[in-house]
Amino acid sequence: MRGDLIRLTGVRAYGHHGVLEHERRDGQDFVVDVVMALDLHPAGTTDELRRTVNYAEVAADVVAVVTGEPRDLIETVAEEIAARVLARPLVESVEVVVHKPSAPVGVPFGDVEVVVRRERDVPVVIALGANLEGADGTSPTRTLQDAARRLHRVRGLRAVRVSALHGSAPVGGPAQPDYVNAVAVARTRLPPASLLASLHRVEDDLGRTRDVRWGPRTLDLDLVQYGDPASGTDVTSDAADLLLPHPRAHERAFVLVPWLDVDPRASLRLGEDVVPVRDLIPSVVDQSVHPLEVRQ
Ligand code: PH2
Ligand code: MG
Ligand code: MG
Repeated sequence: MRGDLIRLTGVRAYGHHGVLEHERRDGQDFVVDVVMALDLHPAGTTDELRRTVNYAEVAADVVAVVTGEPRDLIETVAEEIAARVLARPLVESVEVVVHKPSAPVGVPFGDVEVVVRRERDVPVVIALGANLEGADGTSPTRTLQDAARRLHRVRGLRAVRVSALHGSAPVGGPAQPDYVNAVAVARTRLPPASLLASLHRVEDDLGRTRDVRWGPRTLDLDLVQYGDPASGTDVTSDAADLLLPHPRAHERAFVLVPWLDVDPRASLRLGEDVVPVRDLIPSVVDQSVHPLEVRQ
């Protein structure tokens, strides 16, 4: 995120919000400003509308709320508009101002407005893996510890919690050394593609070399799940560069075991179903995964 903004101001609509009876009956003008923070670089460099937020749609959201269900408070109106705007993909945070210039204040006044600022806050699950020494001889364990520390500093990621490190036998790919794996859970205001880009930056910073698929690597950070499947608000994606949820997580002990360690109540989407991670463990017990005795 570069501090980019879309500002939509002075959207005017007639509504019936207010505590007084005549406000409910007669209605009045409401004026709304919406400021959205999102990364505009993808749209600005491709000229594609789908990579940004269509402000006309946001304006329509505003009008729908103002002309909709009458509320006592403009706070409620502002909150509802903020929720609608954040429900759109890509928006990281929003400021909504609701003005009520004809409010029954009882004395001459210029304007009255409420300002609410809300941030997207989505749970995410990230799998970490490493099984090669770095170019400078850094051990996979050390690389994973470094990666965990970096996750705490990724902008737009908060409340990061990392599981114990686990050793695991390689699954798939060519013959290769054992892995060190861990799982991090966190909350983010970043949309999935931005978060993934941040994870790739951490991989690159720690000397990740990309070669054979499922082959050995100095560091692998995979986005396993974005959003909460238990409430149906998780994001699913079959874009080749962003598969969500991770298509193999449910059958990989090196993801499930550390995940359960850091979140005993975790659940994972499997097609239409949402399954507790705990219930998936029995089907992967033949895979070798064990906690490592290292301090993080
Ligand atoms: N990652 C892979 C392929 N196989 N096996 C284990 N045990 N741990 C991994 O992290 C891993 C793997 C591709 O990302
Ligand atoms: Mg992987
Ligand atoms: Mg990967």
